[in-house]
Amino acid sequence: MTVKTDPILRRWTLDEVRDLYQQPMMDLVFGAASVHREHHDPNEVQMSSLLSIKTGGCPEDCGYCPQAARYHTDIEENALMTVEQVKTAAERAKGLGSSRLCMGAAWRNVRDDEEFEQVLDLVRTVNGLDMEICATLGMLTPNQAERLAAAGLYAYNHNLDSSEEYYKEVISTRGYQDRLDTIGNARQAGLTVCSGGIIGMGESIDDRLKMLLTLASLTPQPESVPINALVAVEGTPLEDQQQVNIFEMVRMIAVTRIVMPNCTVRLSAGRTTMSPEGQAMCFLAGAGSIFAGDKLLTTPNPEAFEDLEMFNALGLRPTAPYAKGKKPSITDDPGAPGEKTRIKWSRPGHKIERNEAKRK
Ligand code: SAM
Ligand code: DTB
Ligand code: SF4
Repeated sequence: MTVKTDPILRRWTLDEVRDLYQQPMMDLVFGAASVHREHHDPNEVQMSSLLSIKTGGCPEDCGYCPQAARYHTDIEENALMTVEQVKTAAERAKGLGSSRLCMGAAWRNVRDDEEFEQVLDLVRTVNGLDMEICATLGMLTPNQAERLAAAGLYAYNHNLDSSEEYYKEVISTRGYQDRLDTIGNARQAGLTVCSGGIIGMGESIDDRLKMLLTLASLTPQPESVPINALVAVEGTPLEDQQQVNIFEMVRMIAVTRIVMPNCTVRLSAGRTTMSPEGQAMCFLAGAGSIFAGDKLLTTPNPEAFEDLEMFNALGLRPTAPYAKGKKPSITDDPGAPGEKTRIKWSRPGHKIERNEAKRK
């Protein structure tokens, strides 16, 4: 399904969001904090844990990703985890305060095979633990999305990553429309949508804002919007990118907050280089979630005790599961389709170009 980008619901123009972004920081953060308080409890931050259920060996060429088989990174590859392994990891994450578990697989797309049946079992298992269960498995067909929803999946993460124009500079093995189609399939199946992007890949501020406009124009808007600061991993084409400045992160979170007032903004990858004070500014500007636990998918994240200290110092409380939605029940599995859906391979052979010069 192709997601509608309804011009009537598109309340913000690029000029308007540029004006928002370029305001003096105090005005921008005050405006975003005001929107945040109208729609969310400003003292609650959801802790979500990531679990890489299948690591490395991915055929895609996402220029930021340590899990792409074609780059020479130092990650430990893993076959698909078993139900027991995932149950243990989920219970541990819950014990450390996480109310959501996001299972990631280094796949281009889901296939209608035994591994997908195993993922459905993983979803049923975590659903039974009363944690919000999210998955990020690559492209999905409508039938696969329906089967995940029937197994009790709560959210599907599929990021737009950047503007449509800059996306082509970073990824060649699939197109922007492929991403929008999967988001549409997840939405159509009744899953909540988690979609955001990465800053610090050499894109311009306009690219960042265009991505936000596309996300904000989806009807309905995503329930969850992760903003990642690039973790530049040695061996990837983006290994030399500089760490984004914390104030750029704060501005990005603030504008996300304002243009999508109901969503949970996730202060995602990149926190190991952010001070607690910098992160506090992100929470003030509207971030309502972090990834907790000492590992993201393959790269480091702050230790649990550091986050606990930060939460205590700021008087933040971890959000309970399903505070913003209803727990999905496990329903009848529609089963695999008789005929497999063929997924198109877009833009083969496209080359990544460094684009610092275009930066605004
Ligand atoms: N293979 C699936 C896909 O691409 O949709 C799911 C896993 S993928 C690792 C999930 C998301 O992690 C990507 O869309 C990207 O936004 C984010 N990500 C990957 N590597 C990153 C990095 N080095 N820094 C920041 N975010 C990253
Ligand atoms: C998202 O936007 N960020 C998370 C989650 N969704 C899946 C992933 C971040 C990955 C960072 C690089 C790594 O650890 O491999
Ligand atoms: Fe990494 Fe996902 Fe791209 Fe594969 S599809 S290279 S796992 S971001």
